[in-house]
Amino acid sequence: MQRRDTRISRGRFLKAMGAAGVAGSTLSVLSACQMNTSSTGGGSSGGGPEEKKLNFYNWSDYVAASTIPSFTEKTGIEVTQDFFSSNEDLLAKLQAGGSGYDVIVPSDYMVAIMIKSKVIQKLDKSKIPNAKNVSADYRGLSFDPKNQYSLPYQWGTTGILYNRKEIGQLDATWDAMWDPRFEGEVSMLNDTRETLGAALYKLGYSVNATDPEQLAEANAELQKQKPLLRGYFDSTEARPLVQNGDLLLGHVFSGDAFVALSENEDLDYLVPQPAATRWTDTMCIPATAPHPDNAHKFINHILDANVGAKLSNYTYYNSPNGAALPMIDGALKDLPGYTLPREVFERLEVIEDTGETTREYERIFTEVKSS
Ligand code: N2P
Repeated sequence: MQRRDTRISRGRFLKAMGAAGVAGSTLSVLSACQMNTSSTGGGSSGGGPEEKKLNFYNWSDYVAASTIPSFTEKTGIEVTQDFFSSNEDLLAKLQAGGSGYDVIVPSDYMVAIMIKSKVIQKLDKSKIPNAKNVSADYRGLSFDPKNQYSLPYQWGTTGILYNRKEIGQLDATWDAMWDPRFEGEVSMLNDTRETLGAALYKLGYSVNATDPEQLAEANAELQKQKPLLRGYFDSTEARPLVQNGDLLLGHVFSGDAFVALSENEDLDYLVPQPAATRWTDTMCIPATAPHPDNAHKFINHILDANVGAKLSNYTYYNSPNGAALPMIDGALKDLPGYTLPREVFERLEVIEDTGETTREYERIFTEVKSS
């Protein structure tokens, strides 16, 4: 919570957030604790109206302070939030059955896997009129071409947050993450596809490689890198460490990088060449959701123009909501790397479902981590 307070007190983005900030953050923490002890059942299985509850399973640090309180105010539906730290963990939770979650936030390739594994249900678009706000770039994407199962939540890139004051301006490549000069002061994401992806990009291959030889080379790159690393960190772990000077370089998601940049001018964020990842996180409803009607209401709420703008103005990720774009904070749009020139946007790769090769990706990452 301290970060939220720090961010609020710095004032740069204060206008966009309002006083609900602190209370909202506290609420989501209390709700997250509750989630672990209370029953998550009790939905509409009898066909009657749903109880006024919604179980939201999200990445950490991924709602604005006002996002959930404004939904509860509008609908009377109480939201319980719980957190996952990778797409693979999210899938495992759903496959174990009966998660009790109503809305989940998988990334692009994971939506394709979830459709195939039948763990998510089709959306009823008549209940989501705000779907019209989604920009053309974020509808009809290959993982769900008719948006039958998913609507976008936020998008961003994955790159390198580093201390420019300490190590100087870096070239836009992945090489620094393998540079022995930075031994012990580098972290990679604890994320199968992103971290194998970085090795594949460094080698000049695609993040969606299925050639066993390319994957073996990526494995060797990661084995070479491992002794240099402080660790493989969950999605939001590296940011505070780079920010306070404890780490020199972190492999991070862009929103975390922009939060750090806006608070510490010694830092820089780079989206390396020849390629890096551009991802779209989406909202889906699990097949077994106890409150599907409330889930549709929640997705519609997120796609409201004002709610979408507040979300990005707080998380510092990009918005797929075209109607929200005019309300995105100017200071955020000006941060280096936030507004992508068209040619950079096109050059970035999108992680796809690699089908049977998925197991090989998982095998390699497990092997690297346990070696
Ligand atoms: C939120 C990180 C979400 C980005 N903290 C991963 N796609």
